[in-house]
Amino acid sequence: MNKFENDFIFGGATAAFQVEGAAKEDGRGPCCWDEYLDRPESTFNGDVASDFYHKYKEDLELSNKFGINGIRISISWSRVIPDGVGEVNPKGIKFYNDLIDECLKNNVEPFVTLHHFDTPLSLFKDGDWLNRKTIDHFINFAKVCFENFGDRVSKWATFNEPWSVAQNGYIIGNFPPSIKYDIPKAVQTMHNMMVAHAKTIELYKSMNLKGEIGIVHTLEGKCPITDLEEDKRAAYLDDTLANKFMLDACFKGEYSEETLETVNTILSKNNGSFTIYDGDLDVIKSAASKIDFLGMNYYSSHFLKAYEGESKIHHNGTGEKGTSIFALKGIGARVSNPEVETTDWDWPIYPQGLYDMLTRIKRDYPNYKKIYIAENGMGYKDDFVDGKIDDTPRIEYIKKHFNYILKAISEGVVVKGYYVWSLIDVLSWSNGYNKRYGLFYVDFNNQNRYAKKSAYWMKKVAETKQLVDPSEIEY
Ligand code: BGP
Repeated sequence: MNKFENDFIFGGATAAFQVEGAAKEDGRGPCCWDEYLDRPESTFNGDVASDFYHKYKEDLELSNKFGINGIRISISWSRVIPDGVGEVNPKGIKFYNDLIDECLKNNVEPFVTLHHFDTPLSLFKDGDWLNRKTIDHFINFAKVCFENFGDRVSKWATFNEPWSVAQNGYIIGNFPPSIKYDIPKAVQTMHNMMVAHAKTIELYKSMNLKGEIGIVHTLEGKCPITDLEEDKRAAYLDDTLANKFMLDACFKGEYSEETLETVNTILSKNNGSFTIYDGDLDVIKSAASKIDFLGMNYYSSHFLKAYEGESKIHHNGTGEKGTSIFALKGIGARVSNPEVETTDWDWPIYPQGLYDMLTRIKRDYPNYKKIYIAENGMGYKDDFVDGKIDDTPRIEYIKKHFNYILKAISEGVVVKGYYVWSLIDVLSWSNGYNKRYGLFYVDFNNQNRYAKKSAYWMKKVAETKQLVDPSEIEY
């Protein structure tokens, strides 16, 4: 198959904190990221970001003009409920009502995520997802959103990437609360988020709204660097923790015996454990039969080698190629594969990993109903030359991934849409503003937007439903 179906969504993705700005406007309360980026060593913050709060009409018009018919947005919890638990902010509700209406007016269907990393600050300080009360507060927030926007939004995601919340916050330490190597806390966070996810699915289904609801997971391929048994084991361990644990919860409605045993082995090597509370597994089981879709974020795969030492990580947040280090006690080390190129931020470019993941979902989780590629894209230091941005490497990246999506579709995997990360250039959580992903360039000095070559390419793909050659694009 070399063509997309007519109903395939060609979308662009954003997230509230990364694009909105207006951090202190119209009653928005602080979230954990405001405080985190306010610390002295941080060189950037999200106060203005891409100014989407004021410029969303322009961005949606651009989307429409370039054939983009879907947008991922997320709702800032602290804009809607400023302290996370109390009064609803009418100006927050109005903003999202206006934004959703504007999406529909431009034929850009909104795909709305309830939590994209930005827990309200007061709840974050109380322990974030390690505090079980956060689950109840989140359900309350979800209810407010479903009641106010559920008549027009037909695609909801409970969470964006619980794995990133857990891994980056408690293992890498480049997300708040900036803790390193605490795998037990990471696992407890994931489990508690799985309970919150399941309860939100139950709530949504009980409200008889017309849309669909799912979750967005980042799924990273884990490949052994050699055929040695110990390297295969390292890949298996990393995969179980990062991918299988939560896929099992969302689509099997349980942690399989094997998954649990593996996670517990990793935890015991890290002197810890995690707790499953009464009733958790019942709600997880029940929600797994109701989930409507899997949102899959795929950027990269990792190559694993056995490793027996202490945990050791260096995050490359500057784009200085070759500076990453990643080795975890009880799991393995991520190493570079000389045959696979990487981005400047050391992310291996491995499109086949996307195909492998798609076919795995069909094989291992046959009750999945459909998949949206909810994020895929390439961080790149775009050159802005006379108002033009030739980002051919990004187009090549996207095209290769599209090819593998088409291959998976031809083999029966149900993929209904693709949201490029990102629609416009945005703040990158732990890298700042020079790691660009957008189809539309944002000049952060004046907030002007410019269509990159990739936007023109995407337009052609959306029109023809075919993967045109970038050299055919007049730019
Ligand atoms: C995903 C997040 C996005 C986005 C993207 C790119 O994990 O869901 O919000 O930021 O990754 O990552 P980064 O900005 O770190 O390069």
